[in-house]
Amino acid sequence: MELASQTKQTPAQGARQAYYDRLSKLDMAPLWEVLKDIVPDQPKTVCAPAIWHFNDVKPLVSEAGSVITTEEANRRVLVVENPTLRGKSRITQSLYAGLQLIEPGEIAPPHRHTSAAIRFILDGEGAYTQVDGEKTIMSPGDFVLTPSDTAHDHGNTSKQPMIWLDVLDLPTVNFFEAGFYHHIDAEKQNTRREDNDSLVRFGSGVLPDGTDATLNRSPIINYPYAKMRPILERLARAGDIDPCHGARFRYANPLNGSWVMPTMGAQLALLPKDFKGKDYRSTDGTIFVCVEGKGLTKVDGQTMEWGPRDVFVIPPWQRYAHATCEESVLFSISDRPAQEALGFWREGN
Ligand code: 1HN
Repeated sequence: MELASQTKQTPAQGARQAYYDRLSKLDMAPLWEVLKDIVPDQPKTVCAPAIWHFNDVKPLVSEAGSVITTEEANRRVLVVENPTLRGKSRITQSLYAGLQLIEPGEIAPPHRHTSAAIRFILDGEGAYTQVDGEKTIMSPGDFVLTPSDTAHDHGNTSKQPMIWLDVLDLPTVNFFEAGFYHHIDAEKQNTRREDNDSLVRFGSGVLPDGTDATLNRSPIINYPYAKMRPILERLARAGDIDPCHGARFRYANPLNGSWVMPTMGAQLALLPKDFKGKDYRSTDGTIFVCVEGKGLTKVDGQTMEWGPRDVFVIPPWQRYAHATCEESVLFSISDRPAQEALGFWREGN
C-alpha cells in the first residue's frame, strides 16, 4: 500500500498522462518529453571504439573457405560489427564493414547496387576486381572503388587466397530507404577497356578530351599502394606532418579535387617513428586500417594497440590520439564527404 501511494501520480500528472494517451491514439507525442534526447548539446554516439586484430580474425576468415563456397555465398564475407551495434551489420551508424575471402580459382559474379563500396586489400596478391568493364589486379594496400550502381565482380586467378576489407555506405543508403539491387546474369562481366585504364587516363594530372568533369565520384578504380606510398615519403621528408594526423593525403577525385565518392572519403597517413599525436575529434566516425608499422591509439580512456592489417574504429566526436613505436602507415575511411555536403561536419581538439 505504501509503495502504491508513493508511485501514485498527482492529479496534474494524471491529467497530463491522460492527455499524452489521447495524443498517442492519433500517433502524436509531446516534443518537450524528448527534446533533450533528439537535440543533444553535442554529438552523442551509440558506437564504441573497437579493434579487430588481424591475427585473431584471419583464422576465422580462412575457415569460412571450408564453411561455404563463394558460389553459394555470392560474397564470402564476415561482417565486422561495432560491439554496441550487434545484429545491425554496421561498424558505425552510417557504414558497413566486412572481411571478404576469395580463394584461388573462385569467382564472385557481377551485380550492381545503389550502395557504393570500397575494398582495402589486406592479404594475398593477384586477385582481380572488375568495375564497369575495367579489370584491375589487386595487391595489399591498394584502395579500390566500386562507386554507386557500377557493375562489379571479383575473381582469384592467383595461387593464394586474398582477404580484403569491404566498406559500404549501406546504412546510409538504407537510412534513406533508397537502395536498388540488380543481378547480372553472367559469371563475369566482359571488359571493355584495358586493365587499369582509369588510372592511366586520370591518375597523372591530365584530363583527356571528352572527360565528363561533372561526375560526382572518382573515375579511378584502383589507387595502388605502390604509387601512393612514395607520396607519403615525400610529404614526410618535406616536413609536411600534421601534429594530429602525421603526413597525410586524401584520395581525390581528379575531376574536381573532391573526395573519391559523395558518401565515403578515405585518407592515407604516414606517422613517423615515435610520433606522439595531439588529441583530435571530428563528427565522422572513422575506420582505420594499419598498413605498416606498430603503434597505439588512445580514445575515450581506452588504448588500442595496433599492427599490420588490424582494423579499428573511432566513434564520432570522441577524442583520440595516435602514437607509434615504428614508422607506421594508417589508412582511414569515413562518411565525412556526406557530412560536409550536408553542412554539418565539424572537427576539434
Ligand atoms: C557486395 O557487393 C560486396 O561486391 C561485398 O564484394 C559486400 C555487402 C553487402 C552488399 C553488397 C562485393 C557486400 C556487397
